[in-house]
Amino acid sequence: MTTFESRNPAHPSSIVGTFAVADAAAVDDAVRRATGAQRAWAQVPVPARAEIIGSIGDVLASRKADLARLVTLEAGKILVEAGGDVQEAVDMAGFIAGQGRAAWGTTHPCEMPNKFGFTTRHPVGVVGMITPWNFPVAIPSWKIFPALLAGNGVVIKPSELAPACCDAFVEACVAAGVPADLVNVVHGFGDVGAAITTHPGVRAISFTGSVPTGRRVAAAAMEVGPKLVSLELGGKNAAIVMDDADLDLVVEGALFGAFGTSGQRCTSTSRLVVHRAVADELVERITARATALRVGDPMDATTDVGPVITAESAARIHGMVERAIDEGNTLVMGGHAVEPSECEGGSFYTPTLLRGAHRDSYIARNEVFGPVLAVLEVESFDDAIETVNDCEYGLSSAIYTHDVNLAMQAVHRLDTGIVYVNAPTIGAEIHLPFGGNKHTGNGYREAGTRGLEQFSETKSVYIDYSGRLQKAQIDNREALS
Ligand code: UN1
Repeated sequence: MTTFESRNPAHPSSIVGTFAVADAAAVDDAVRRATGAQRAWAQVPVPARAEIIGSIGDVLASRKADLARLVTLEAGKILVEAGGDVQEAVDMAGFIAGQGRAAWGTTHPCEMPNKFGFTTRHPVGVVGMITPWNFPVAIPSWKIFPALLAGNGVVIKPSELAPACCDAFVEACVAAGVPADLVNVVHGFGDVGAAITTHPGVRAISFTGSVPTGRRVAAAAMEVGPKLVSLELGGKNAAIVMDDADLDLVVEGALFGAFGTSGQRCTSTSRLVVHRAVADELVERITARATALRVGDPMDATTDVGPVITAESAARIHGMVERAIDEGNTLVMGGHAVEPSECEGGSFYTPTLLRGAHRDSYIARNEVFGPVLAVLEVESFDDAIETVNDCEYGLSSAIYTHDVNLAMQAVHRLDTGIVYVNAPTIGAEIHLPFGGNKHTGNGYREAGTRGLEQFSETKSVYIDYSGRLQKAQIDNREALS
């Protein structure tokens, strides 16, 4: 049996857990168990499924401190943000539990007399899920809870960088009453994801990760499908700062948006699109505050910025910063890896501010997934909107202004799935749809009421109680001669 270890990114010599790599037989077995359990689960009334999901929320809440510690240990998030990760799953459980007693479709009058139409949801069967390490509790909850509410079975492969978090999450589901075999975790690397994606018993794939992997997942699923495929991919999120913005608020938002979670959220702010009139002052103020951020052990309550996930990640981030400098950006602060004394061998990157990026430079167009913020200066509101939209991603954006007209125009014109006004690009709440435009996704949204769409088939039902054959589009029209 092949195994792999998950390690603490702040202390890489410390092993969080050892996991068996699932081979083809193990994936097969997981799909078979999910298929069997799903048949019975689909017979459970939706409100009863919802009650179990509500109980998962209670179990997660009661274990919040321990789960948050595990998130910190395995994913390197500072403790307070790890708590947020778990809380997001608790919130999701409450929301989805409520959905179990909400409308399950729509009703429609029909064009013929004594006939009525409605829609209802039907489970898709077994859903395959591939999830990232950066929200190792929240993201499985966004996928698993709606999938279960809709009556499905699940096979999930979490990132090999945060397997213990997923195991702990699924353990909480089982402790709350989710039937054994309904949710199956398989561990491993890309080939395990591929085995799930191409398995004939898996009808839908829900993937969160990078654009290149997402493309491969979708292509493989279609090759053996068609299957339902929902993709949540990268972001290159920008916050616009107009010349009337409250700069105190911008500084707070930029620090949290860009350097929170060490910049490793798909919603992290990585471009600050600033009106030229306030650029000097803003850069100075962000630098003053960011220099004071404490980079260190995420378990320590005084730490602001924890590690990045791996040494490879730190090297990749550094490569992007070097390239940005080569392309004419000014390095205002940071720009190097650090190793805090208490975290031997850990991979940390200092909060980094670059200035002078032009729209075509690599740093302005590509996701960093690290604590790096590029400042782009603009002359006007139109210039700002065009700059933000001139990018292949479309997840999250923000505008800081007091001008309500500009704020609303930005809401309409920014080509992203999420827009914030006077708030950073991170921090979405689970009862609103989450997802993005352009290469960020393929049209689905997670969370909110739309979160159920990727996990259910819509069934349109017509009831004819006239007792005779009625021909729509024909009987109620004049005969053609
Ligand atoms: C992610 O980074 O993949 O909006 C999810 C946010 C969080 C979710 C981020 N609620 O920042």
